Amino acid sequence: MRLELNFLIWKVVCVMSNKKEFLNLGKQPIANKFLKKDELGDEFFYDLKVVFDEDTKLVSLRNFVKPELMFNEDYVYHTSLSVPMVEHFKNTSEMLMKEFNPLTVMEIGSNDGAFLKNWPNDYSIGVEPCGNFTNVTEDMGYKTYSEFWTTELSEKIKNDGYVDFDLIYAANCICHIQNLDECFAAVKNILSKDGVFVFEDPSLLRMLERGSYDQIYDEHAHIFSVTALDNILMNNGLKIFRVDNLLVHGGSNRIYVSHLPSHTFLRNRPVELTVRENLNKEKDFGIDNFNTYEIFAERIDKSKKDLVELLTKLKDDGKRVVSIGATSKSTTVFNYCGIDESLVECITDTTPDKQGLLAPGSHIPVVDRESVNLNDYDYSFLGAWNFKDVIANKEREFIESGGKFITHVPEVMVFS
Ligand code: JHZ
Repeated sequence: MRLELNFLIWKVVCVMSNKKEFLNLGKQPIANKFLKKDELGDEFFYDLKVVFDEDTKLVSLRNFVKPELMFNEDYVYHTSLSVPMVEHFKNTSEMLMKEFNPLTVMEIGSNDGAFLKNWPNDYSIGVEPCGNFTNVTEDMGYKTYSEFWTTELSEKIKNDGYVDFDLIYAANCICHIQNLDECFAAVKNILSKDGVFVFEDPSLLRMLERGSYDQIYDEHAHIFSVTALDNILMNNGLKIFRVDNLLVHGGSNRIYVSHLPSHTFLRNRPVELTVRENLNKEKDFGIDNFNTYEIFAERIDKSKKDLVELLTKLKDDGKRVVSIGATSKSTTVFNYCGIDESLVECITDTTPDKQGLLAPGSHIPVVDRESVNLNDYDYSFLGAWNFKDVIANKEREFIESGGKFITHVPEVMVFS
């Protein structure tokens, strides 16, 4: 009853707030719902529209998709299958251990344990609503709550006898949570007095600079600026004390948060220079100004026209195009631009759970990289443009044989 009332109040607040729409990416499917042939008739679509909140400066989807439709036991993104991300989480863990030496650790959105596995399992737990991953981390010895992150869950964890956590970590997860006030209240409820909450998500500034509109899809309920996070965290009794700019996922920010100091707290972590630097950088770019988003929308419209024109010309010239990486991002691109099998013949992906299926919405077949001779194709579209260097290095033979890459970031271009 209390939860329903909270949800109702939150909905009313959302409707009343000052949100202005700037981008419409059309009808989109669930970005990571790859399909079997017999599922084609039942596909779910929603309107992917993006709004800017004049009050908090937060960029969010106009229509949120029901979390259970995206995050369930069929979730296909396995962090551990990405060698660069496994390395990233190992390095991140070492850094956090050295810097904060936490006794107790909780990860929100623990996926298949790529971060958790670097921590002793007696004192570290996971929270993961996708049932397929909960079993994996439980088998690794980490207590894992198979639920969405809410204040109710934070209470349940406390009632199970866990003390407050010294480190709460989340990667590519907090931007998936639709009700941020609820999310941060839950964090505050279970963060120890001197504890740190560290989370990383794609950076809005980098998205705007690069024109990488494909960071926008159902799972990304918000694309975070430091500016918006600073406002929202502050409203929830939390403060940012450090920001790291990361290269992962096409440019992300790692945000370090502590309790807002009050007389009950022993330690007031000084706010470091990186916070002011990032706020200034964003202000200079115009991240708090609606006009910036209107300009971005015009750029995206041009990107669509350029990509469709290029692929259509290649088809007319009898050239063959494959795509590398069946990413959430490429779901947005292919559906926004209306690209199907007639323009891109297939998508290669290293994830076994995606292979043999059809890409969401576009229904382009996803195949194992090993089953394809790339030299049969003239062009490769980089669905995983964030791994451009890794892919270019792996596929040297394709380039040496005259193949070319296509990317749409920062603008539509062909390169080799
Ligand atoms: P990648 C995911 O988005 C989903 P996606 C998630 N919702 C999120 O928030 C973001 O990450 C941050 C394949 N690949 O990491 C593997 C190759 O085939 O860009 C992956 O399926 N060959 C959690 O899906 C995909 O590409 C290769 O050589 O946009 C990469 O997906 C390489 C390097 C990757 O995330």
